[in-house]
Amino acid sequence: MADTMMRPEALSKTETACRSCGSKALTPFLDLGITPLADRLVRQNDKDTPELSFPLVVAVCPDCSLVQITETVKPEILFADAYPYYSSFSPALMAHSRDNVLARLEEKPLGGDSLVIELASNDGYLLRNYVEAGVPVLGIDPADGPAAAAEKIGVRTLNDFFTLDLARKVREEHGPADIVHGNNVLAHVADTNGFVEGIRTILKPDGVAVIEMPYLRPLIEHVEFDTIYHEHLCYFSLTALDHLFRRHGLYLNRVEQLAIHGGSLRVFVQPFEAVEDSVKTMLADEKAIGLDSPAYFEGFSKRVEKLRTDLNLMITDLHSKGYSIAAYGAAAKGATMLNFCGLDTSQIDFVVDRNVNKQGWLMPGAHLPIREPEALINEQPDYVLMLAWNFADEILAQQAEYRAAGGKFIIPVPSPRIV
Ligand code: JHZ
Repeated sequence: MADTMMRPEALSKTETACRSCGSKALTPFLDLGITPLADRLVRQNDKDTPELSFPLVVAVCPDCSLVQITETVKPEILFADAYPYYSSFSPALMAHSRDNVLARLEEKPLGGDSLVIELASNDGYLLRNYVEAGVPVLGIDPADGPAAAAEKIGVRTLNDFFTLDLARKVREEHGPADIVHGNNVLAHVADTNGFVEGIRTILKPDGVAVIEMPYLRPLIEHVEFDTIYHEHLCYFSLTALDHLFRRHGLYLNRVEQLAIHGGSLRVFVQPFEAVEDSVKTMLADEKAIGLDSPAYFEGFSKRVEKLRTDLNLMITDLHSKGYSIAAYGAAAKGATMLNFCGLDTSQIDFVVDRNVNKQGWLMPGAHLPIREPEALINEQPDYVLMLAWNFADEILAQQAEYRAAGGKFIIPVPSPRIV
């Protein structure tokens, strides 16, 4: 393993108060150790340089139910510099986003005078669909590469972090929005309340914010602990979201459950209260299973430990029998999985990923070299650890040739199994 024991104080801060309600009674329930940043890939030439690494401790707030990590790494380090995540590399995500836009266009008449804003618009993967329909858009994203890619395909993009200050400027310069999208971004923001107030600032009185985020319930129930890393500061239940948005005069009026990213929520947020049954029912369900209280999280750490032990036994056993092992998906969650389980190049030869911006680099901490997916056919490893298990169906179908030649996949969550 690489030397990862570096944590310059100026680059991160340990929180003692809840990111949403400010309570000082945070209750930690999982410690994933000191880990490198999950999306900070390593250059071959830098493999002997210690990586920036920070504590990864998860806590729940007993007052507003928000689950959160206690360390805040500076966003400039996490996102702006060579951020490798490009949404458009997943056909499933592209289809999901297109369906989202088509559904919104059916619900709300939008035209050349309308405005749709997306927070964390990445490479324009979602807004391009509005552009196609002739609806003016504004993307906001701090990552240089993806923002430039968005501009290239005609998605007007502000290359910046979305903050309350920026929200005020955007409102002045572009006017309020009919629809605000924010997918997988709320959990990434350190100033949770400022971000939500920013949404309120740029939304028309009859506008709607359509926000997606991974859902806490499947994370816990399916032991998706690898979706925990420094980029994800919060892990939302509907209960915690309800407290957060109401504080800013915004209401969760509708909710949908989605399969994407291991189980997500899509909430429809408006500046007036018209709460539908979908929300009332889910809030009641969360109360019934106790998701709003710290006791619910007590056994989680043990289940994560068991997954680590089981996966290690499986990989060690296969390796000791002489089988070759590779991995699929240089995902951020893959970094958490590999580093927490102590898996590295001593057992796993390489990882493949379709994102050409990741190929040629090394995974953080574990240092698996990232190669093109064709390497599975060319080298035919005996087993492939599915790090991007959230896209398992898509990837298994795509890898029919490798599987037909005898190749097998190891799916690590909720408990390791071979397919
Ligand atoms: P994927 C990302 O997490 C990043 P990650 C981010 N932090 C976030 O919030 C969550 O998503 C929600 C590759 N791939 O998307 C692409 C193939 O190679 O699960 C990705 O590198 N072939 C913003 O990084 C990786 O796998 C394929 O066919 O954990 C998947 O990463 C497919 C489908 C994907 O997210």
